[in-house]
Amino acid sequence: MNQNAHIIGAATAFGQPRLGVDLGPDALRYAGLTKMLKELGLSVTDKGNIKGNFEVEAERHNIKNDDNLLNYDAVKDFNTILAGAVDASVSNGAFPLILGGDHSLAIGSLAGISRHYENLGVIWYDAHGDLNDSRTSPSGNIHGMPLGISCGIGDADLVNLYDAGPKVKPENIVLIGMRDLDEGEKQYIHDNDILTFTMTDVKMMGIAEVMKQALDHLVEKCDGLHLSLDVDGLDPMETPGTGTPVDGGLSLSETQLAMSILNDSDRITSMDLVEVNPLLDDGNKTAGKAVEIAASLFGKKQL
Ligand code: 6HN
Ligand code: MN
Ligand code: MN
Ligand code: MN
Repeated sequence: MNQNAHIIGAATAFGQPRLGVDLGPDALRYAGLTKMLKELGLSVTDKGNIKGNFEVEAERHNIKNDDNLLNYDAVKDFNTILAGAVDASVSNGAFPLILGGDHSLAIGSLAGISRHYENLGVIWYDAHGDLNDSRTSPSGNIHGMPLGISCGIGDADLVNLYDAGPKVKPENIVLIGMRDLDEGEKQYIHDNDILTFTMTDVKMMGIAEVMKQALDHLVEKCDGLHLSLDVDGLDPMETPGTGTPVDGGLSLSETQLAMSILNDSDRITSMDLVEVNPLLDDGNKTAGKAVEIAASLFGKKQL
């Protein structure tokens, strides 16, 4: 894997209603992310945080547009800036490690990354598919929409953010850990034949087999592989500090195994590590687990 990492803090909470997830990037830093990566031998540059001005954020927070989209203008502005930062890191030969922040940041991270690849593969490790649009969304929260937007569904300005058109093809996506899909998302997955591993699949097959099949699906046709890891993919007993927890999730040890299989593949070119909310956490437990997850992805071994 690319040993030159750029940490990009995406300090946004605009994609959902709860404040505190914008503090996720700093919670990950306090949990020792940079030190851990350096101990693994990586060269690490921390590019600091991209953030909405807090005054503006508090004022703009929780306003819906006519399409029922929460904080629409703020999400659009934030992701345009984020896409530029991520694009610059890839252009400079770095591995962008984007710290969230709520998952709406993947609109910008995928926009910045995808211009560098013809067929960007995406592994979406999450309890949720994040494939809604304003019609199928039960909430209007844009953090439930970034993968759909990146595939070209939903609001035109968000779909065309940074570069015109979709950033990802459904056949280049694998969903892992799914257990809370809305009806419209299920329909989209079905219609587009997206390779999906629910929690039931994970428990039936084991996470090692799931990761093997995920990689088999992507490695030959994809020229880059992005991992978007939402900490709510794990069970809330492991990662309680997150805004939309769902019981029955992956354990830390399963996730470490998944990450070490990805490390062995030597194919991952970028990562989002998202939805850490220290204000909902038990101490800084969730950020600590997230740092362990990143450690396994970057090659930390148990022996
Ligand atoms: N996340 N499907 C629900 C919604 O409101 O659209 C939950 C989304 C959770 C978002 O995982 O980043
Ligand atoms: Mn492209
Ligand atoms: Mn989620
Ligand atoms: Mn998510």
